[in-house]
Amino acid sequence: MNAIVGQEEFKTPGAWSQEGRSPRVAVIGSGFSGVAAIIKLREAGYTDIVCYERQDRLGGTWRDNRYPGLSCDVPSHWYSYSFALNPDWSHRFSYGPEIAAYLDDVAEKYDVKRDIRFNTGVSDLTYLGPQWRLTTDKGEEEIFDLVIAATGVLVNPSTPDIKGLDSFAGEKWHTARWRDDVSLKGKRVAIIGTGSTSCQIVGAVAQDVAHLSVFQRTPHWVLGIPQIKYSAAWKFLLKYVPGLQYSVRLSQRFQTEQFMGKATLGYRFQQRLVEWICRRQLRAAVPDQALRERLTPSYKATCKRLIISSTYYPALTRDNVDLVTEGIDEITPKGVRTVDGTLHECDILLLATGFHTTDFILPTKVTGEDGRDLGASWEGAPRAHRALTFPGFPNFFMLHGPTGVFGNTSLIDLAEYQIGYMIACMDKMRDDKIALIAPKQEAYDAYNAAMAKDIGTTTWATGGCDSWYLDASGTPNLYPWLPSRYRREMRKPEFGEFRMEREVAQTVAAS
Ligand code: N01
Repeated sequence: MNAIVGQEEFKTPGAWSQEGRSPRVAVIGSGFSGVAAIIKLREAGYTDIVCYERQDRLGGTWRDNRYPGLSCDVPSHWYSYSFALNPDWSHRFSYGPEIAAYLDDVAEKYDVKRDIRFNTGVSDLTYLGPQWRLTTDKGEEEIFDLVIAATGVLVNPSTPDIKGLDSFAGEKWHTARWRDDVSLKGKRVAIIGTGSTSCQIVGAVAQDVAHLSVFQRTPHWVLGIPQIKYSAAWKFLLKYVPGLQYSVRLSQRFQTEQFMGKATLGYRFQQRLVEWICRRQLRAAVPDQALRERLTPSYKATCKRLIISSTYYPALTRDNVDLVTEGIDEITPKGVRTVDGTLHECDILLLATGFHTTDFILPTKVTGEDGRDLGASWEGAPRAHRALTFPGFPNFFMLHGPTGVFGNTSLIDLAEYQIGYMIACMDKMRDDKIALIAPKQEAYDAYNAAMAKDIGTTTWATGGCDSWYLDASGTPNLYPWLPSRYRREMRKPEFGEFRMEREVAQTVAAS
């Protein structure tokens, strides 16, 4: 079959489901979601897979983030694969290197790397009908029957637009691009931002640096759930008592969702309880009333993502640590000048300023039916059907796509549900000889209208804060209902919501 894109002509095969062959599947990204997709696709019999990874190693978030104190604020037994439970987690909240090593071990066990092309990014995806043409950043082109974007959520670091940033004479870097070659020991360090990343770094480095200036634009609510080191006896029990690991996983999920999950969703009791605990912990940890006032948010707890840290407040009470709440005026070669004219001199400047949060697969250009451009159609406010598919973009799935279940939750757990849903769609294609599957525009519209109505009742929308959850439309880009509902949605696709066609036009208009 021939497909014409612009002036070029490509030979594309027919629909895999009709030719009785295995589909060629492109997986983009080899973080937790991408690795799980490879494993589960193979298990389901779909073995013709190429995974594109722009870096030289797998690992996603846990490869890119290597800052001191890095840990996961979702409990370990839940923040892992259900098919690779790990009795040996050393702590309740795993540290970054242990999570990265776990992912490497799983990838090794399942021989995942044989399907990964490292150092190969994807710059362009164009739907030819019923296949996709994938173009790598090296200019190579390949045809795939299905594309799975496992490109992550918080990937592209956001550098603040602060006057004079480039004039700084010392070393500076974004926390997601940690410099292992520069030690903070004995240095005067400044860190801009007080989100989850900054709080972990501050708690970890305060005792090693000569001085630490923490630049806070807005105070965040911080919940101090203590770290626990698991004993050898506990690990032994987990290993040998049948069902215990899975029960612990489910109980961690249940507790988190009933408490922090519901607190974000308009459940007043949980929201107030979280806020009350945060206030009490702040009072106990920070005796200085003036400092405490500067750390107390004026918006509701869980409006921004709740920070889980038991080391941040204690670090701020140290003599060598200053919380700076004056606004930043400019960066000079010597340090950070605040609007009151004070120059906060430093040797190292850390940017803990978050990520471009609505990029998802961007900057990869994705062109669907009739030349539709996925990124352009979003206009900074991306939407999807059930956080996974898009009308006009057939045979394309995005794990943890727009309006997904984010926040204090296990994205690994949820990715497994999404992969199950996606494989059910592929099975349907195979069994019914379907060439094209994409959500119907009306199903997508109805789903997003229901979301838009209910998102307004969540604390993300009503809590009185600005946060990275809000997209360009000012709406929280999140799933407004309980995660248990999302898991139910993912158990079995409602095929009535999909356009499923056996005959597909192969010619795509040039965009
Ligand atoms: O980024 P953030 P993060 N001038 O966007 C400030 C996940 N995560 O990397 O609050 C001055 O939360 C900004 O100020 P404000 C987790 O989902 C998970 O910390 O907007 N300040 C804020 O304080 C988390 O939510 C773990 O007023 C500026 C900070 O920078 C997400 O990643 C660990 C500024 C950015 O905070 C992102 O967290 C770490 C400017 N121009 C992260 N621009 C786990 O444990 C921005 N800021 C799993």
